[in-house]
Amino acid sequence: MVRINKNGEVFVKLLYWGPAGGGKTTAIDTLYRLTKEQYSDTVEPTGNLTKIAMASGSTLYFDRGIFQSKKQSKIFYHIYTVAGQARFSPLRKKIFTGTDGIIFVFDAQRSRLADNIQSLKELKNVSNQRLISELPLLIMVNKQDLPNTMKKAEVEQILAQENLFFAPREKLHAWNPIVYETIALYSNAQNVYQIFAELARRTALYQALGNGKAPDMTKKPNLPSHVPDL
Ligand SMILES: Nc1nc2c(ncn2[C@@H]2O[C@H](COP(=O)(O)OP(=O)(O)O)[C@@H](O)[C@H]2O)c(=O)[nH]1
Ligand SMILES: [Mg+2]
Repeated sequence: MVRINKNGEVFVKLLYWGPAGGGKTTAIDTLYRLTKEQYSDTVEPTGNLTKIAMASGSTLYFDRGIFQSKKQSKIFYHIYTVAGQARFSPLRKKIFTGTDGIIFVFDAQRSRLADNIQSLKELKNVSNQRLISELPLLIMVNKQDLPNTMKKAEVEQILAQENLFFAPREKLHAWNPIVYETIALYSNAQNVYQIFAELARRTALYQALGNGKAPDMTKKPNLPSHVPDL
């Protein structure tokens, strides 16, 4: 849940989740570099990225970066990734605690389909079925620079099978996960910043309009005088 300290500083926790090797660490690395070098009017990183890695370079424990809003200097985003290997499941559960919004990093290589689905099922389980209804969810279908990758429409079908994609008549339809085809590598990054910005926006709306839940968009929302912005 969003935390506010006695100085009025707001802390939002966002989590990158997905199977090992899908590109979570790469995505926050790229986000860090993009916000430092290019998107200077929205958020900027404070301090360095904390990366705790094995000798192989894959994540041991987690990575964490802290980003501060430039328009509202009291808003901080704590961004975490998890270690994707199956054996780290208890650790992922711990890191998940207190999360306000999730980016699921789907590895678009077809050989990784079963791992993606297993990781998505674990996330549903860890979140106690609160995805979308209480925790905004967005999807990266990553590694689009490689040949013959999975695309948005196929991933939307998988989400529908997992009850994470709603038909127009359903209440949560407005909060369906946006599925982004992405490249996390800095050299030809695609959608990495946009997806973070959209998750920050949705998280703010869940807080400001929905009191921590998905706002009901079938009713005219009662707009508060002040909606937090990036
Ligand atoms: N071709 C390609 N490789 C990527 C992309 N994103 C990440 N990788 C590579 O995939 C491997 C695993 O990435 P990493 O970020 O460590 O995955 P994590 O386990 O999800 O944190 C690394 O070798 C990355 O360079 C991408 O968009 N395209
Ligand atoms: Mg990693």
